[in-house]
Amino acid sequence: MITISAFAWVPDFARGQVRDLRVRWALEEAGLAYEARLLEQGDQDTEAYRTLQPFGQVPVYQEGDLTLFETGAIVLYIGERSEALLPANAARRAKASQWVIAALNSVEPYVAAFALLDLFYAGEEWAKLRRPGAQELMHKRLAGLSKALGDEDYLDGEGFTAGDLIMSTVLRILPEETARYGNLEAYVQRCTARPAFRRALDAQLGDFRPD
Ligand SMILES: N[C@@H](CCC(=O)N[C@@H](CS)C(=O)NCC(=O)O)C(=O)O
Repeated sequence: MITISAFAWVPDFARGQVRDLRVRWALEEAGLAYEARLLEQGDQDTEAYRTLQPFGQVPVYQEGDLTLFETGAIVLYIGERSEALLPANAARRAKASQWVIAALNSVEPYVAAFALLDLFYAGEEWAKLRRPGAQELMHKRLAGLSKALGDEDYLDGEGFTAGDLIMSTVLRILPEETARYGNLEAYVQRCTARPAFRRALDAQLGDFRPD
């Protein structure tokens, strides 16, 4: 049985955003059953959990003897078992990996840096000063992505892949910023309209303990 770690409780703003969603979505796309191992506050800081995930984060993927962390690596691993995520064609597979890495390495850091200012440091003077610069840097990346997507439905111009799964989860962190680009807004809607996404989202939301 595949298990993934997830938090038993997070504040409202994080519900539907916690990164185990990516893995749940990939597993749903691949048609693979899984169980969520729900962590209570502090569980992620135990030595046992840090052995599985050195940074104390979710998700961790476990299947038999295999333990994996980092959502990009996990989604690519699951993709090996599903052409819905990694197409059979070698060039398309390479492009899918390219977009997974672009999402995590070239877009998410800028989106996260901006989002953190408002989420955790909104009242701080330094954060107010940093905000315009962080927003501008993020929009340079979003504008580049918008141009690359153009009029295509998906990033590789042919069909949905693991690259779209990860990229759309990054873009839905800040929907109002993504909405400045009509094609990116429509792209996120297209990706998240997939039944596998809806099932993954419902599963994550259903697993949270109520306040
Ligand atoms: N790069 C990691 C990021 C994982 C991550 O940021 N997880 C968050 C939840 S969305 C977490 O566990 N945060 C708690 C912490 O960092 O202490 C991945 O993609 O797997």
